[in-house]
Amino acid sequence: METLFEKPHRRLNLLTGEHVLVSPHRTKRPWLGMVDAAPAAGRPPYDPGCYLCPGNERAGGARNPAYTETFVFDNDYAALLPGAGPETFERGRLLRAETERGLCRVLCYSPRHDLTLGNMESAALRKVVDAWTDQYAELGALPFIRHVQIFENNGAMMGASNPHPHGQIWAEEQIPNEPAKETDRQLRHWQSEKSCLLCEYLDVEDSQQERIVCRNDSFTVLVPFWAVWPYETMLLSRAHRGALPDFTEKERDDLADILPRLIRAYDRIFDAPFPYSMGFHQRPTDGGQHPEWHFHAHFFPPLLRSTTIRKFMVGYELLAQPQRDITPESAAERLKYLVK
Ligand code: H2U
Ligand code: ZN
Repeated sequence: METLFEKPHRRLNLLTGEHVLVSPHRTKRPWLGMVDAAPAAGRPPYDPGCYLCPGNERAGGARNPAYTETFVFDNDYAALLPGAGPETFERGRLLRAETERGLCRVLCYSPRHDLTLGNMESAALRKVVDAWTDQYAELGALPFIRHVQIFENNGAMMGASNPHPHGQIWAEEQIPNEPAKETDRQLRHWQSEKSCLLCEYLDVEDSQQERIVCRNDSFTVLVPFWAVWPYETMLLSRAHRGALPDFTEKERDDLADILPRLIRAYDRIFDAPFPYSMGFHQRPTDGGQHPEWHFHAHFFPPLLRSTTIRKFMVGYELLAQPQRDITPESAAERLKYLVK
């Protein structure tokens, strides 16, 4: 197998059914491309110009309360709206569109402008886990909401508009593309094998050890066999759970324990805040039981070789399929070493 992994090869993504092209020999090529500015270090605990800090005014004119833990508000520029009446558009059999109702919220993790998920105290982080759980439960219980996407863009490179620690929640009427593919693949496995796809995958990774980054009693972080982004990781619950409200108190504590360990390992790769987009994938809230669903998070960081050399999804990737240079195994090796 070693020789296959040293040559160009393609790997199957179990969760989507799509392929990724792995070209391990390409890391030696010279780089004359774009150089991003290194992130600025040192932020004050309160920034009077920040629209997420306690007591400050937001762009829409609303004022944040003097919050002391987490704070959730409806996004002032929501991409989805709850009230739009159902309308459909059809021209022949080819052109189709329909109203998509939903809600978008912003979750501030902390009143402190200078913190991140990587350096918040565990008690405060546990409050964030509780807020994610409450939001999933509350929004998912709305009769027209079939999917709740909790996510975070971290760092300007990933499109975060503000360094204040925060994430977003978009809840909507239809299951979006990626969770729909994952639902389909997990359901098919559940029906044909009478077992959970990701429970089985975890067993394989546990026995091989090669791609495991870190773990605690309740969660495992690994570089998935089919990772696309250079240091992409997946966090999986060790028990078969479908969504945040299924977790025990101990599991919530363990989630608050493992998240900062992973993020700090990322920050050590280049000794600087490591940009990423992350989010949880959970059971749809469409009224079905979804026993096939296994809770997990994806971390997609764009950086490849230094704070200035990043991965772009261009050319072949836009037109054909994703491609990566370093192997998932070598990325896991490096991350494992950096987890403290
Ligand atoms: P990002 O950093 O991931 O862009 O998230 C910040 C969100 O905050 C963004 O979706 C919203 C933006 O619409 N926002 C407000 O709701 N109110 C504001 O005053 C500014 C930004
Ligand atoms: Zn702030």
